[in-house]
Amino acid sequence: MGLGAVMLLACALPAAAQGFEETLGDEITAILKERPDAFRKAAQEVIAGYGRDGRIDVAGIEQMVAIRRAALRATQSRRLLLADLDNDGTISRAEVGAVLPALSASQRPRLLELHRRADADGNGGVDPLELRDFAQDYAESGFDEAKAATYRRVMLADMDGDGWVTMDEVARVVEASRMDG
Ligand SMILES: [Ca+2]
Ligand SMILES: [Ca+2]
Repeated sequence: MGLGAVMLLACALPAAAQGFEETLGDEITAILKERPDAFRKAAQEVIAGYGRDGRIDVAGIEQMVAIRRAALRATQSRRLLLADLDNDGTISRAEVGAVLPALSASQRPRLLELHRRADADGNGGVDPLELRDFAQDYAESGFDEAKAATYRRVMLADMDGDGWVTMDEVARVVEASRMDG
């Protein structure tokens, strides 16, 4: 190993750490300093679950947000649709009344409460639009903007700027932040 290589190695670590803040910006630097493991976990989840070829892009993250919210909407809608006995898309008070005896003592007040809250105009029936809005509210509180932002921030690890983030890039920024801190 020549003298040049040794000097290069000696300089490599501080130089990389110094460049790190400049390259990444304040937002990700702060996140990585406070919660590097949470950042890595979010990246892992989004890449493994919703990525392609071990990487994720903006569209993939938005897809994930949409999929997770759709699942929550479906869960909430189902709770009321179980009482749409005539399958006309509206859950009437009479239908809820007919279903109640088949439910357990703890499920009964839950269905009544859901039906009351979903019936936005208070006319006694939960129509398809009311059901859709009710399910959407549930999805947006269960997977809210703050949670979505956690996953969207994974894109901040796109070190080479090609629009994709790999776990390798995530590992590199997490490591760089450790050296920096
Ligand atoms: Ca009905
Ligand atoms: Ca209504």
